[in-house]
Amino acid sequence: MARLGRLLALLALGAPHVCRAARVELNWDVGYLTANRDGYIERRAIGVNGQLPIPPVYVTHGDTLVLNVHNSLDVATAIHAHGLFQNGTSYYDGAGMVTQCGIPPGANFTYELAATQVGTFWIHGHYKHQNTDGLRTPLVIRAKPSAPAEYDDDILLSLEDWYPTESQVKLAEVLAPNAPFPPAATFPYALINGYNGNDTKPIRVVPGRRYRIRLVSMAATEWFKFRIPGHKLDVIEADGIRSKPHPVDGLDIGPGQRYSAIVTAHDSAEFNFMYNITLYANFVPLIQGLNPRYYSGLLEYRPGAPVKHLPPVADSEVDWLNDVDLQPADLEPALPVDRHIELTSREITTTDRRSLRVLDKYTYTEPMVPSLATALTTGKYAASPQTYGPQAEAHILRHLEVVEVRLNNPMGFVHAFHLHGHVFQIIEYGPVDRSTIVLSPLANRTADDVVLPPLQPFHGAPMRRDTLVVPPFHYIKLRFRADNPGVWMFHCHMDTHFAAGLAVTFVEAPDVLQRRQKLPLAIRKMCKAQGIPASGNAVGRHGFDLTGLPPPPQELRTETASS
Ligand SMILES: *[C@@H]1O[C@H](CO)[C@@H](O)[C@H](O)[C@H]1NC(C)=O
Ligand SMILES: *[C@@H]1O[C@H](CO)[C@@H](O)[C@H](O)[C@H]1NC(C)=O
Ligand SMILES: *[C@@H]1O[C@H](CO)[C@@H](O)[C@H](O)[C@H]1NC(C)=O
Ligand SMILES: *[C@@H]1O[C@H](CO)[C@@H](O)[C@H](O)[C@H]1NC(C)=O
Ligand SMILES: *[C@@H]1O[C@H](CO)[C@@H](O)[C@H](O)[C@H]1NC(C)=O
Ligand SMILES: [Cu+2]
Repeated sequence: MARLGRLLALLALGAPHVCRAARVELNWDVGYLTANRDGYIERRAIGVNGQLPIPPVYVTHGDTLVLNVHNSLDVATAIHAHGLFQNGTSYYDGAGMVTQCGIPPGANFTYELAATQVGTFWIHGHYKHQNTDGLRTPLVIRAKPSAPAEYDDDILLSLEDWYPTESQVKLAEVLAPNAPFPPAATFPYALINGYNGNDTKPIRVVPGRRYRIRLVSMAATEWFKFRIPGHKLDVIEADGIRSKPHPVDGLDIGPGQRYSAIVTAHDSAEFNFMYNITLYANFVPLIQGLNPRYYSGLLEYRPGAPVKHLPPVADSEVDWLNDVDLQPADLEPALPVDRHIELTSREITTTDRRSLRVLDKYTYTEPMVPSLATALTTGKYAASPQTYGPQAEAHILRHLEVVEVRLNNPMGFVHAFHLHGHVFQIIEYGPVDRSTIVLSPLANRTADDVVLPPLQPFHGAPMRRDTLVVPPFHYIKLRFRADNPGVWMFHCHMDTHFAAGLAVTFVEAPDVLQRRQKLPLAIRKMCKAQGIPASGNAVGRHGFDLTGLPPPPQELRTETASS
């Protein structure tokens, strides 16, 4: 009776049909526009329906987001929902030439995105680095309204780095033969919620209330730090996974990562406070006024109240979140490992003197057939990495096995690795073996001078997330269960590194995949329209015949790396 009473009360209040799963339909016309986003530079950018920023997308757990994309660009596009598992629908993952052919200019394609998770995600172009040019927006999946309310209000802050030049120009510079290092490309400005980071609307708070602040880094290359001096950030989510509340003073966020933190407003409205956001390039020289760039906004308790200025705190004194210290709210224990995969991130100089990257053996280069189409149509050959071509760096995973990936980063670069189709457990960060360290010829030091990081294992239960920062001279160990048949990229989310080839492909359970999934007709048609085969191996042939596949970029070996 009580339940019926509540239901009647809801009906009386005119509660909308929030309790039932809905199909939320969005039409996205992806096209060029001219915009001055940072207040400094007007340039061509990529927006949706003539708008930039693209409005954030909000759906409710259980909904299906039907994203009807029309491509008004003059090049192909593909749209990826970053962090969504696409369980059973790997062909909607939107990774260009991995799970689909790009949507050709003038064509439409509809993604059906099942909101089976809860948390903070984002949607972005996953072809030709169109995300860097603006094709990116947050995706928030809210808990069902029946879930207990844990906070009073929900505040979204999206973080972007914005470059003066279009991504293809910037990347062509970085990847050109004999490109200077560090690259000449100009340091970006920060956009917060799509505009100059210093023009953000005040965050209005009411004394004593609890606010969930969602931070979404949609950055192409650079890093962000977030603090609200005078307030604790109680972290409750990383990349769509709920964590046990974990109080810190600041968050340091890599490209593709998301956090939610609860901020409890002070009891008095006597003062307003500033929140501070720093955009910085990680592990490159600091340049006064350029790297880092500082932005701030108002945490407004009362319009016109004086701002409480707190003494500046040195970065090294700030209690920054270390994600290995988080624990998932469900305390899922570390999975027992069935299989080890070791990957090492390297920079290579090619025979034509380009500086490219390798994660396993080769520089990732897109195949001539989307790898998912290959996995679905090559029968027993789908279980052999050769079928996908060497440049796809395919690793075949067996259904339900637990994979532990050890990723070594023996160079002085930082990375932010993202796995599609999964979250992984963060098992540990540790020091690379000193004998494997490779330093840039410009570095004024030897491997012996490198201060190696300490071993940092998880404690309690390992946190899970989908994007992990790998600092210089560190290895990371992560684990996941291959319980999502599909073809999933694992790549650095920094566009300069991704474009330089820092990626591998996990082909997960091709046997099960072939029984359960079929490439949608719409994808086969898009391939056909562009003369791309939608079946067969990496070149659309049978078996291991890869005739016509261009070789991956060859490494210039002038001297063997000295010991
Ligand atoms: C193509 O997509 C656009 C924008 O999403 C939509 O307005 C249009 O109706 C779609 N056309 C077809 C034929 O589906
Ligand atoms: C943002 O505003 C702060 C405070 O006024 C200022 O120090 C900073 O330089 C501004 N940032 C940019 C990029 O203009
Ligand atoms: C936060 O930013 C404001 C405005 O730029 C600045 O005055 C203040 O020193 C910063 N606070 C800290 C703790 O860095
Ligand atoms: C390396 O050291 C030399 C001599 O001390 C100095 O001139 C040069 O600027 C240094 N280079 C770098 C990249 O720090
Ligand atoms: C996919 O769904 C199956 C059940 O249908 C489940 O066992 C598995 O854990 C799911 N995987 C992911 C990554 O969601
Ligand atoms: Cu990287």
